[in-house]
Amino acid sequence: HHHDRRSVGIIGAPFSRGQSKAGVDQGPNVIRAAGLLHRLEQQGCAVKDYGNLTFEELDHDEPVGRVKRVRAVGSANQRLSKAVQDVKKDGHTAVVLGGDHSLGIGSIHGHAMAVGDLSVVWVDAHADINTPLTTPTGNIHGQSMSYVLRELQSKIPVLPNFSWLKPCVSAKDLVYIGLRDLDPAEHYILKLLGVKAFSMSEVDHLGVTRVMEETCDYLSAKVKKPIHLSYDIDVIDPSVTPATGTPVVGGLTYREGVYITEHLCQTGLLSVVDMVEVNPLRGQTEKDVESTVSTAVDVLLGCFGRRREGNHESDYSLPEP
Ligand code: 6HN
Ligand code: MN
Ligand code: MN
Ligand code: MN
Repeated sequence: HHHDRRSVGIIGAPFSRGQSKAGVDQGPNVIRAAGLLHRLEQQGCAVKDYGNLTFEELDHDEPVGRVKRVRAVGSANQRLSKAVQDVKKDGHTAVVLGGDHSLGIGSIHGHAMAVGDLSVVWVDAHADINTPLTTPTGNIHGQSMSYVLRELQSKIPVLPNFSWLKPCVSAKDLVYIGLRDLDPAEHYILKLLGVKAFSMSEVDHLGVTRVMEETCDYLSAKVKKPIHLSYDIDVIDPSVTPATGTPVVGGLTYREGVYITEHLCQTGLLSVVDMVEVNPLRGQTEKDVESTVSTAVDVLLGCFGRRREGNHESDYSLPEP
């Protein structure tokens, strides 16, 4: 099967300045500690760990308008963009372990620099498409998509440490899945640009199988572009993944969350995957953290050929007595 022996390049991005809660920078290490690399290898992947990026601490990073930590977020994403480009040049499917969702900016940018036009599947309770002028919180993790969308370029002011960024995604190449907590400006933008979005209402109405069929039909209607999957763990219900900074009731089940990546894997087009917003300091108990992290690992394994029916390597043979 053409999906056997995938090569995966892992980038740790322990970055938290796109929001204000401590702990999300521990995401890469807790996801690795849950055995991600070993389990990817067990299911036949060749894995290269590029380690964790380091980010500079900035002393002077005053808000620009409403937007907080602009300079830190700008320079961190410039580094991430470069790292993603390097991993793509080495021929791997890249996995970015966050960190908060502001990392989507650099990850998508680096991906686009390496491969050209791409499709983005943004799996999240939130649309993360506030502009710097509509953000109610100032947190850039709620603005990432607006920075990279071509159609919103005229709505984005000049920001310090963002001069490297070129908008690189068209609205028609973006699909949202799992939305249930949008700010009014975000809802307006989605309607204005005609962005394809499967909110939790559509997941309820159509079921996750039809949502995924329609997602893939929509994205490969003309040409098949590499897929950028940006997976915010808060898309899954907080009863399953409570250890995250902005939990919202009424999310995906574990099974729906995993089904999404199993389905996307079968397209053969997954090219970069972000796993973001896992925050071990936000769980009430050890079990909360364990459930969140192991779900994140299972979602990632689904991207690389894990099937719940079971797996075996193509050269498997039964031992002779
Ligand atoms: N996330 N819409 C809110 C904001 O601050 O703009 C919440 C954003 C959440 C971001 O979960 O990645
Ligand atoms: Mn998000
Ligand atoms: Mn979210
Ligand atoms: Mn296939």
